[in-house]
Amino acid sequence: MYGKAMRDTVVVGDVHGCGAELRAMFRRLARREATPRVVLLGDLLTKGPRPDLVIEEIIARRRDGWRIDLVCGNHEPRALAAIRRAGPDGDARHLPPRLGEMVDLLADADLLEEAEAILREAMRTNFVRGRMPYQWTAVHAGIDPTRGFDRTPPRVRMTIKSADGEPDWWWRYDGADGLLIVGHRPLVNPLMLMRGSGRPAVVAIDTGCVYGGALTAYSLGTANFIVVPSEQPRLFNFRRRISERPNSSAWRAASAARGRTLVR
Ligand SMILES: [Mn+2]
Repeated sequence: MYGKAMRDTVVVGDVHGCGAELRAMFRRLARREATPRVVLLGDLLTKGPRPDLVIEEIIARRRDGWRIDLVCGNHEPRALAAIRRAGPDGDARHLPPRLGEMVDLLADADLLEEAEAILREAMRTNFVRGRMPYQWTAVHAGIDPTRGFDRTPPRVRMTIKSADGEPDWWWRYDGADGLLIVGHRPLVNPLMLMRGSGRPAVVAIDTGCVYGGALTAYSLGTANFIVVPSEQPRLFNFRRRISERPNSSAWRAASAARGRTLVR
């Protein structure tokens, strides 16, 4: 599907401060291709133990010539607000505990300025779109399928998530806006919804790394998932299962468990 001369684009799901897993993912990608293009789907720094390493990895790989695009997640504004509130000295005393920890970790690594710059950059980008091998859009959470991509407000694209027990938005998406690659909703396995033609319409790759699941990426060139197991303790309530597909649907659901995992 893509030749040696063509640069692959790889979209990486919610990192949430899992710097070690992001480093492992980048090493995996580097073995496939010297300078891949990467899109990070957002929620980069909050919750996890190594936000400093996330920043370091992005900076280091860009220095190596990688193109890394950042999409804004719903956690980017609160992470940026916390860093600004802490000020140049990284005073985290008046922050909620988890955001305070994030600021402390970044301050200890002397990366507050760099983190602020990266968050500001991410916040300028609601989605990233490409046309190879067919139209795809990387966006943090998804769309309102009754309105379509263009009429879904940018904030909704960053935050849409079904309530527990409710079907996810993607079951009602007809594919009119091309392939949508999303994170935000933790799943046990990455999800790929195909059309009858065999072309993917939705790829969902938040596999709950910070909850002990995995960090998952999707290669547009090969239509495969790349999965790095989490190093975090697995939460007992992690197993939020993939919602059932409607009976009337013409869609076929395929998960990583069914032969689409490139490497585990
Ligand atoms: Mn999110």
